[in-house]
Amino acid sequence: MNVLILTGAGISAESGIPTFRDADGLWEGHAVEEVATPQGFARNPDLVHEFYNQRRRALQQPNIQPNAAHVALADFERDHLAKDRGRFLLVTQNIDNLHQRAGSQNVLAMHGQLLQARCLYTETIFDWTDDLSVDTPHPEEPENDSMRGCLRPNVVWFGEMPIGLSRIEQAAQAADLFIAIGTSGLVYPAAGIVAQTPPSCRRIEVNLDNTPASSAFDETIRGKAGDEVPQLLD
Ligand code: BJW
Repeated sequence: MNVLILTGAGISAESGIPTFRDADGLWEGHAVEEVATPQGFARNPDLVHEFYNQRRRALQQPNIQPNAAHVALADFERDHLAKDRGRFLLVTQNIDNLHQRAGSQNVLAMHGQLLQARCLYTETIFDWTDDLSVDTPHPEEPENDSMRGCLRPNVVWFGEMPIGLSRIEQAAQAADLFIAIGTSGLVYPAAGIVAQTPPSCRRIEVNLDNTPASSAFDETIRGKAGDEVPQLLD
C-alpha cells in the first residue's frame, strides 16, 4: 500500500504555531501580497525579513515541539517501511520542520523551510537560525560588500514554483491511501493533489472544519489533528 500524506498549518496549530487563515492567523495585520510574494520582498525587504525573523525566533522557543499528530505520522512511517508495506511520502506545506523533528524520514517540504536561507544570486541554501536583514553578509563571502543582503528566507511565495512537484505528482498517481491533514484546500498546487490520485485510492481529510476540497475526499474526519491522527493511524 503506497501512502501519501499532505499536511498544512492546522497540524502544527496544537504545537503553538499560528495557522494562516484562522482567527489570529499569520495573515492578520499583514497584506499577503506584501509579505508572501517576490514583488513584496523587492518593494520592502525590511518588512518581509521582520515577518520571517519573528516567526523564525518563535519557532525556536523551547515550548514549540512536535505534537501527537506529528509523532503518530513518524511512528506510522517507521512501521510501514519496516514491514515493507509499500512506499511512504509526507508532503508538507509547513516550513516549521516539526515533522523532521518528530522523526519523519521521507518529508518533502514543498513550500521550503524557515530555518534555511537562500542566496538570491547563486541559489545556494544555508541552514539559518538567526535573523536576516538587508545587511546580512553572505556566509561564504563576508568581506564582499556587493553580496550583502543577498539572502532571503528559503520559502515559496505566491507566484513561485513549489518544490518537488514531479515527485509529488508521481506519488499521487501511485497512492493507495491519501490523507490531507490541517490544510484549508485554498492554495494550489497543494490543493490539487487529491485530484491527481487514482479512483482506487482511499482519500481521507482530517480538519477542524469543512474545506472547499472536502467533496473530493471519500472520508472526512472533523476534529483536532492531535486527537484524530493518532486514532486514525493506530
Ligand atoms: C486544524 C487545526 C487542528 C486548524 N487540527 N485542523 C490554481 C487555481 C487558483 C490559483 C492558483 C492555481 N495555481 C496556482 C495558483 C496561484 C497560487 C494560489 O494558490 N492562489 C490561491 C490563494 C488562489 N499558488 C501559487 O502561487 C503557488 N505557486 C504556483 O502555483 O506556481 C506555479 C508556477 C508556474 C510557473 C511559473 C511559476 C510558478 C505557490 C504557493 C505558495 C504558498 N506559500 C505560502 C507561504 C509559504 C511560506 C510561509 O509559511 O510564509 O504557503 S502561503 C500559505 O498558504 C503557506 C501555506 O503552506 C499555504 C497553505 O495554507 P494552509 O497550510 O492550508 O493553512 P491555512 O491557515 O489556510 O489552513 C489551516 C487549516 O487547518 C484550516 O482549514 C483549519 O480549519 C485547519 N485547522 N487547526 C486540524 N488543530
